[in-house]
Amino acid sequence: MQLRRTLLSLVAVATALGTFSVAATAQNYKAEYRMSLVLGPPTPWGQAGKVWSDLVKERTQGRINIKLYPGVSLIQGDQTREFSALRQGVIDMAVGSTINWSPQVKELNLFSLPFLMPDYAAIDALTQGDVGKKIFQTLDKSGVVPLAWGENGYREVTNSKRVIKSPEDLKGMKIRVVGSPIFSDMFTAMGANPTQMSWADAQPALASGAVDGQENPLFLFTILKMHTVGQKFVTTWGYMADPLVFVVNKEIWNSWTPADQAIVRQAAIDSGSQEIALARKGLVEADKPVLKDIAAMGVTVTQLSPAEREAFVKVTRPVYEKWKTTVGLDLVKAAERDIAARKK
Ligand code: X2X
Repeated sequence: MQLRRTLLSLVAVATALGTFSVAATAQNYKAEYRMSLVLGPPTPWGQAGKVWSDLVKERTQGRINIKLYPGVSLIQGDQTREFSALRQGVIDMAVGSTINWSPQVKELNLFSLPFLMPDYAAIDALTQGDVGKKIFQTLDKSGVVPLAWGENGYREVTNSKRVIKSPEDLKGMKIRVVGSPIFSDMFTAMGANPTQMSWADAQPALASGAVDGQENPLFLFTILKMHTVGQKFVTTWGYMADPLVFVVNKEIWNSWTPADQAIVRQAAIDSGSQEIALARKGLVEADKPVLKDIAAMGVTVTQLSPAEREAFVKVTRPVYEKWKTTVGLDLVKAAERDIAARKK
């Protein structure tokens, strides 16, 4: 009898301890996590965030709930502050562009080196290879947990003034660029008059004619109907593409159980590969339906010949050389090597 009672109370203590440890884990979890994005759904970028958060919620049975904050609204639209805010915990997690984080993480300027990546296979050679791994190590050292790659895309130039076929056509043109210094250098080298501003400020600036043009992936042109804000000319020059990175703040990451960390990581990888396919849709097919859609809006779409493109490569080469040292010579060399060896 005595023994039975002792055993029973031992079971009771064990149960209580078990309950206690489960409760302690649950208490570490926030009711809701804040995910920052520049572009929301229906863009591919916004979909990346939505699919990631939906998969996490489903696979953790609601233990991890995420709310999306598109328009970088947690930092009042100031997209070049997103990385600092992530590190400080103002933002819990994000799908962010390499451009916006490059002021804090110099290595991310790699993807902005003009004409480094001639095609999608070149982007993949970097993000899916050793260079991508090295960049993830750097991000990790910089205070966030990187999980997967996505893609904003090739940034093509649009304007309200004239067809752009050569650097001379850009002369004096007011072009909105992101607040990352390499973009000012590139557009200055091409003879344009670059103006740095956030995406939030760019849209009214285009509408009022305060700027003549901008550069962004073409899905944004069709989603926002940019021809209605006077953007009548599009040139596809493929000068650079910005990958997206899925990350989580370090303290938040450490507060999750290893099983939940694995779920969040796999969900980011799954969402990233879906999103990359979405970002390329309409641009990788031989007849490039996105270009046809834009032409059907009454917009002049100009695809540069290799010789025309070469003129832009030439005038931006000094910018490439200047920024190589900032990015890191070894990293640039590794990237150039992996691109040259890519499978097309
Ligand atoms: O600001 C832009 O142009 C955008 C939306 O593409 C980025 O956030 C890099």
